[in-house]
Amino acid sequence: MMENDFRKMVGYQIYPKSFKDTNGDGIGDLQGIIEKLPYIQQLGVDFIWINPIYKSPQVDGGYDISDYYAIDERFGSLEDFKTLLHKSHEYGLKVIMDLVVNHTSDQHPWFLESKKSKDNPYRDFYLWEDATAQQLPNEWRSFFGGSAWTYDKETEQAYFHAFAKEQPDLNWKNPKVRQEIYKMVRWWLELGVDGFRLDAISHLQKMPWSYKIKSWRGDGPWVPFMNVSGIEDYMTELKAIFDSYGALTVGEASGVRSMQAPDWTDEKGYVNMIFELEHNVRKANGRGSIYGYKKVIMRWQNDLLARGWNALYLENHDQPRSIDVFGNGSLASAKALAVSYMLLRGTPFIYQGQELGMRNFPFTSSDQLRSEEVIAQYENLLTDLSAQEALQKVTQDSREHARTPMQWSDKANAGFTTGRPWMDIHPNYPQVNAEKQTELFELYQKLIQLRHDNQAIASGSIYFYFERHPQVLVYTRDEFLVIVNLGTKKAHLDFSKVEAFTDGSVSNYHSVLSSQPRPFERSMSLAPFEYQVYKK
Ligand code: TEU
Ligand code: CA
Repeated sequence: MMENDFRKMVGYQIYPKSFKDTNGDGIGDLQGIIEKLPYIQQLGVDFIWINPIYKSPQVDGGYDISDYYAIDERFGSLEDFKTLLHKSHEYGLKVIMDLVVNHTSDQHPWFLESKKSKDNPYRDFYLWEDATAQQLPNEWRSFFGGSAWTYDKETEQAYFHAFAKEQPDLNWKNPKVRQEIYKMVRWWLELGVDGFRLDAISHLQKMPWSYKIKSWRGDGPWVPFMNVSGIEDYMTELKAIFDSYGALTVGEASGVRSMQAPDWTDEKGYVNMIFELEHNVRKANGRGSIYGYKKVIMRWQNDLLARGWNALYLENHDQPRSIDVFGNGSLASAKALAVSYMLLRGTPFIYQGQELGMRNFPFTSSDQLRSEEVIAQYENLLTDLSAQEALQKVTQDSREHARTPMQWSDKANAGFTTGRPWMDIHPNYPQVNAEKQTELFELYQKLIQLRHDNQAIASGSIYFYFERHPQVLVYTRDEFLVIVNLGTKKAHLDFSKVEAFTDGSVSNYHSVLSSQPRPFERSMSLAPFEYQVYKK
């Protein structure tokens, strides 16, 4: 295994279903990732994170695993995976897998056994409680809507699921479950995998079923299964395994607050870094707030400055495209966003297509929807709304936007497949594709290079200025100064009153990256989406 210098690295996230299809079935596959390794290497990243590729009924994009030791046939075979691992390492790229251990598929043999009877040896692998069809164990809700319980009339009990009913939660209190999971984790690490992205990891522990939900707003409904005390023991056991292999680990840890994040991610912490989910808060129309984004980022950066480490990202497979959420759809806005987060303190992740400025998909028909929970939501809305209104409502702020196929070229099907793509391709692919859209790609290359070449950017200190400015993000990374106007309007900054900028050393600032290079001035007017990176 290669050395785990996670503080210097940049990651690239691959949603395999939509990356590259090589056998014409319209579904991206492992051979497709292998084919595109040179592209990924050209970007300059250090590792790839691949969304789940395990055997799965694919009710939730592979986050419903029915065999932890097998690759889903849609993606290829274990041999293909070994080749991918080997070739990636030859390209100097580490590979981290998604580790989904909060739940399994309802088709996993453990659950099929568990369901058989109350005294089945696997019954306690999951969370079963006495219930009737009318009276479920409590009022808790699932993330995907509806009760977190599904009643089983055969055994007159209900099982708990934080996500879809096809994703029963494992009972982490059961040491046998933990041993099975740890065995599997070791198996993949032995195979040569470099680490994991830990899915929904903050949900492992649940409060007593008698807990009454205090608020149905915000994160209120998830309080009884988000970072609940007792989780420390499971995480400590997992950490021991990760450490013994020097694994690269990033936790998806919703509900872990920025003040708690240092304990999760410092030297004694469970994982190298965690994804915060707070900056994603959006209005119902899918728009994010620039100032909201800025405030969340500044808080996480400050709270993890002394101890701990951030995972930085704008997009992933669960979020709409950042160019439409925080930007105005323009390339200029995508570039400003790239600069705003790639030079922060932490390990940046780039989500496939983000480097091309891929946009949200203009849905016109419900036939274009693929996620089961989105389709269910749509069907529910049809009782009150017209088809068009319901479609508009479910797609205006949906993770579906992130999942359309990669746009490789202006050829048929954007060069993604020779068959019929499993999900429609964005109609803008003749303009927005890897062959034509090189400007943003090249900016990402430069930003990655800056991190690799400068310790100050990789792991130096960070200090924010103009904290209350509604649209301009300003920070120093030791000898670097980063200024980004994320707004559609001009902005003015007056550094002359800021103490750190009053001495003569500012005259040493020279431009290292810019949308329109010019010398640093204490009084600066910024064009919309202008960015300036200076170095002393
Ligand atoms: O997402 C989990 C996830 O986003 C929740 O843990 C989060 O706490 C909640 O939505 C916050 O409001 C992961 C995967 O990224 C997603 O694709 C899967 O559907 C999900 O887990 C289930 O495995
Ligand atoms: Ca395929």
